[in-house]
Amino acid sequence: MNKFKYYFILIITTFSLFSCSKNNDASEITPPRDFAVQYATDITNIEEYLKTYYITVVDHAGFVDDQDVTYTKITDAANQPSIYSYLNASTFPKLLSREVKLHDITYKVYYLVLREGTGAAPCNVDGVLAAYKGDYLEQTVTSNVTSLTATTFEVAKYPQQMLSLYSTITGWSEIFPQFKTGSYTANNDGTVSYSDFGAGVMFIPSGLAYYSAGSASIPAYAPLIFSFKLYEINRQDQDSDGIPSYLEDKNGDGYVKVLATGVENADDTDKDGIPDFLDVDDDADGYSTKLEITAANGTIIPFADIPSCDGDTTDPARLKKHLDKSCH
Ligand SMILES: [Ca+2]
Ligand SMILES: [Ca+2]
Ligand SMILES: [Ca+2]
Ligand SMILES: [Ca+2]
Repeated sequence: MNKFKYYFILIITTFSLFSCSKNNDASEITPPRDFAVQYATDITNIEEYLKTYYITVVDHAGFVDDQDVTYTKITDAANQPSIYSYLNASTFPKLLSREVKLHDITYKVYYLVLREGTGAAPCNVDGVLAAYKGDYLEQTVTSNVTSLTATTFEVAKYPQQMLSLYSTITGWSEIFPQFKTGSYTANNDGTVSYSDFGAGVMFIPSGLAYYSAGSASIPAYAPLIFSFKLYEINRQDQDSDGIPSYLEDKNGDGYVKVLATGVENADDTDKDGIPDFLDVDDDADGYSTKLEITAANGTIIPFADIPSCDGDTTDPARLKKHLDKSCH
C-alpha cells in the first residue's frame, strides 16, 4: 500500500504551471461545461483560425528574433497561404495533428512544425527551457458582427527557467516531445545564443489548457495558441529511483503516463497500474528499484545492465543474489 500512498503524493503535486486562477465567490460558481460540447466549439474555432490566417516567420539565425511568428488575417488569398494549407506538407512549415485521449473524448491538437531541431527531444515529463508567445482565441462581437480574434497574453523572449512538462498544461506536455533542442554558444557578454532549435506553433483546445478556470488574463474556455522555440531540456526523475523518467519509457514513444484503470500501459513493467516512472519498485519484487541498481560499492548500476538473476523476478532473494553474485 505504500506504493499507492507515494503515487498520490506525486499526483497531487501536478498543478497547472500558471496556477494563479481566478478567485471566484462561491455564489458565482457554475458547473463546468461538458467537455465534449466545449471541444466541438473549440475545434471549430481553431480550424476557422487555421483557414483564415497566415503566418510570417522571421529567419534570422543566431539572433533572438529567429523563428518569431506573426499571425495575420488573410486579405489576399492568392498570395497569403493559410496556416491550414500546410497540412501534412512534405516540406516545412508542416501542419500536423496529434490525438489526445482525455475526459472521455479524443482531442485533436494541431501543431505547426517550422523546424524539428537537431538535438534531443524531451519526454512528456521532462523540463524545458523555451521562448514562447501565448495567445488566446475568442469570438468577439462588434456591431453585430462576430469575428474570431487572437489576443496575446504572455511573451517569454528570454526564458531563464526550466518549466516541467509534468506540471504545465496538458497541451504543452503533448506537443513539446515532438520537437528537439538545437545548439547554443555562450557569448562574451554573458548571454547565450541558440541556433537550430526546434520551433513551432501549437493550437490547444481549452480542455487541454485552463478550461473553465481560465488563468490571469485568459478567459474561461479559451483555446490557446503558443508559438515556441525549444532551447534546452532537463531530464527529470519523478520517482527518484535513479533512473530518469525518459529511460522508464519502455516503448520509446516519448510519453509516460498514468492511464485509466484497465487500460494496457506499455510503460508499466509489473502491470499494477502505476507506470514505471512513478513506481518505486518497477518489477514488484519487494525491493525498490533504487536499491536494486545500487551496487555494493555504492555506485548506481545502469538499469539496462541489471542482471535478471536466473530470470526469476519473484525470487525474494534476488537482490541479495544479485549483489553477492551467487546467481551468476
Ligand atoms: Ca525514475
Ligand atoms: Ca511510452
Ligand atoms: Ca508498476
Ligand atoms: Ca524491484
